Amino acid sequence: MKFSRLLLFTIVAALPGIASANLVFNGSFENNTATTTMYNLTNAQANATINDVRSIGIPGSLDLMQDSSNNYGSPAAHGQWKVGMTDNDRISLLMSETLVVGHLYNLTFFAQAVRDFNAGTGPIYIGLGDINGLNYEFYSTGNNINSTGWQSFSVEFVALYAATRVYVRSTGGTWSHIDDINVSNVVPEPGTLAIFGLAGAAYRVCRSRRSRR
Ligand SMILES: [Ca+2]
Ligand SMILES: [Ca+2]
Repeated sequence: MKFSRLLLFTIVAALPGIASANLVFNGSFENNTATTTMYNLTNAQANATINDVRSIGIPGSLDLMQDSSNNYGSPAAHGQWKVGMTDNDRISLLMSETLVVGHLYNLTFFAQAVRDFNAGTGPIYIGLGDINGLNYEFYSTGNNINSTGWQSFSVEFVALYAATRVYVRSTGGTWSHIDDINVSNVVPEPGTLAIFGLAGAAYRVCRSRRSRR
């Protein structure tokens, strides 16, 4: 492979990593001060324990579960911690940048319904907002979350609000586990566009060298 073509290949291969950085600081709940599984955290306890996550459910009963202690269901989908949500638990997760109105983003997360107690087959709602509260919800899992293991959910959405936080809300009387909440840009950043330009230039160099022969 010629050097210029190899350069082009390397640049293009590197692009998805640049475009898919997770904007959610602690979407996997690994960044916390707990030493073992903690059930039915009040909002104040959850906020003091899980970094960059704010619990605002009424009444708050968030569960923070570690694989090595009694955690029910499947182990964490990512890392060794996950959260359990019941009834009207609601959390908001801080993002590293404010979403740009009109831009396209991708949301992914994992959920499982747990058969012990009442299986939380859904729905779980996802929304956008800021520190003051939820602005709007844009996604629902429906009532079909797996009770046999983790199920991955993925949706693209246009930000209708300059959100700093992504919200997760569970509903009535059931118990679901959540992990690995990821929000990423779909529209290339200016830096990525510059790399596209560089790739295009490399391609043109390839072509002009070939045509001169
Ligand atoms: Ca995790
Ligand atoms: Ca609970």
